[in-house]
Parts: sequence; C-alpha cells; structure tokens
Amino acid sequence: MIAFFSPLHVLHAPANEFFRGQLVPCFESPARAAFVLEEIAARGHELRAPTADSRDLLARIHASRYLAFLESAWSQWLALDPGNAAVQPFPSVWPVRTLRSDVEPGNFIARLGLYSMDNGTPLVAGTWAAAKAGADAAASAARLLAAGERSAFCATRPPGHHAGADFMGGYCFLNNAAVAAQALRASGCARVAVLDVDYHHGNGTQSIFYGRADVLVVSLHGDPRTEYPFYLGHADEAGEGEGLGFNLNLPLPAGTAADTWFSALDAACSRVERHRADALVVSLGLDTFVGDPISKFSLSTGDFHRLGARLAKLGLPTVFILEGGYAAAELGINAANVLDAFDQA
Ligand code: Q9C
Ligand code: ZN
Repeated sequence: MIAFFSPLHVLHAPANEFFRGQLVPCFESPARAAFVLEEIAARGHELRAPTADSRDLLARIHASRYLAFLESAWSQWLALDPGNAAVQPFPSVWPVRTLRSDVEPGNFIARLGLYSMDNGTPLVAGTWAAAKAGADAAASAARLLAAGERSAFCATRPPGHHAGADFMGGYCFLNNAAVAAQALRASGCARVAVLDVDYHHGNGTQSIFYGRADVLVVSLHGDPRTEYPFYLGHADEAGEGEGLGFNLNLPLPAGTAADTWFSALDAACSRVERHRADALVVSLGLDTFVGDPISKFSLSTGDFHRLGARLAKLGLPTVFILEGGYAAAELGINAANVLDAFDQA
C-alpha cells in the first residue's frame, strides 16, 4: 500500500501536556510517526511525500477565522513577548454556555480558548506546518484513489478527528479524515463513509458532517460517559436535518474485550454497506491496543490483522488516516498489521 509521510511532522513536538492537573511529557510525540515509518518501510510499503495542496479543501471543512488563527497563532504569541518563544501557551478560559463565541477577543489566550475544546492540545511554532502537511497527505491519498488505486495510508501526525470546523482539541488541529472525505466527494464519489475506530469518539468529524447525508460517519469508541471527549459520542446522536440517519455511534464501556469490539465493528461495517458508499475513509486510531497508556480497550497486536481483514471485506477504495495510539514502540507494528491484512485480503 502506498503510504504518505511528511518529515515536517517533527516540527510539532510540544514538550508537555496537562494530565490530571500536572504537566507531563506529551503522549502524542514525534516518536510515534518514526516507529510507523520504520515498520511500514521494513514491510515493503512504498513511501511518498504529499503532493496535493489541501488549502481549498481545508476552507470547505474549517471556518476561515479558525484557519487564519491557527496559521498565525505562533507569531501572535511571539508578538506579545519575544520571550514567549520558550513558553508553551495554554488556554485557560472558554466561551461555554451563555458566553459569546461570535466576537474574536483581542486577548491571545482568550482567542486560544475560543478555538480550543480543552487544555490538552499544546500548540508550538511548527504546529501549523506539521498539521498542514498531514492535511496535504489526506488530500494526496484521495487523489490517488481517484486515479484508480485501491487504498492509501496517511502516516500523519498530529491526528485530526477531534478537530471541528472551528476548534482544536484532543491533540488535533486540522481534520485530516474530513479533508480526505471532502476530497473524495470532489473527485466524483457520490457517497463516502468515514469509519472511526480510534478509542476516542471522533467528535470533530461527527460535527463537521452532522447535517450531511453524502458523508456517513460511523464511530466505535469508549463510552463518553467516562471517556474523552465526554461531551459527544452517545448512541442517540443520529445526525440532523438532511443528515438524520447518517451518523452512527457505537459506544462501548471502558474495559470492553476484543470479541465484543469486533461484534460492534461488524455492526459498523453493516451500516457502511447499507450506505452504498463509493469510498471509505478509516480514521485509524490504534489506541484500542491493550498496551495503550491512556485508553481502556484490549486489542492485541494480532487483532489488528483481524481489523484489516474485516475492513477489506467491505470491498471499497479506502484511505487510512493515522489518528491516536500512544504505545509508540508498538504503533508501527499495529498499523502495519492493519495495512498488510487489508492488502492480503
Ligand atoms: N491532557 C486522540 O487519540 N487527553 N486523542 C487526555 C489530557 C485526551 C486523544 C489527557 C486524549 C485525546 C487523537
Ligand atoms: Zn484516540
């Protein structure tokens, strides 16, 4: 399988994130992509640099004021004080219910809160360049499918599925899966399905397509009653307006065993089949792995073969996009197992 990879991902390397009120080393690290790159190269997959510019697609997925903020956020931060070059900005105030989000505040930290869903998504000087390269990879993968390729993998970070039209969150800035889905629509696929198998509900992807019937969103994830992102991902979220019936959430309790997870995957795949999709985007989070340090499902390394084989049975042109997965040393093996099983099916 052709894999898109950009070395620019290393520019997004924040030192710390908040975890239970303390600053700890970031779980979402450059080492993740390095392990993925090493393993997929070792297994003979072809690596390519992104070739497409996602700018026009991004403008269809994200709000223009959010994109403008993200692209210039670091220079805005430095403009406050050159000493900020060595300081990580974090939001500390958010426009929750009753507060206004239509007026962009003049204060940088207030703007950062306006465009963030949490304080767990550190932003650094190279964040825009790294995230943009990831979106370019997603656009490139969709272009490859339009040219007749069966599948493509985006070995990208930072991840994207928590990022909504106008906010970052959950280590995500630009919604790569949404970019791929939009690109597939633009290349002539009448119906697209996004299947999100990350441990965490893909709230950003859900919200972006919630009112649309052309892009089905199906997600299998830890129950948001106890798991991040907490405020979205329940089973009764079915879509709205034209999109009613085109969103399916399959929340599972933390601690769910692999066989139960695969039964839910069958239900997810049935819904994708009923959509009669022309192409599939898989938000490939690998934090369902038993060894993941922040998640509570228990898929084994071998189970990722089973996942790839099940997805291949759908028989659809497929873009795989790397999302979460924080057991870095095993991440490459788990990702490559999905891709190899898909290729061999
Ligand atoms: N700083 C993805 O897997 N963070 N994102 C919990 C608080 C939320 C995971 C720790 C986890 C987000 C793409
Ligand atoms: Zn995740």
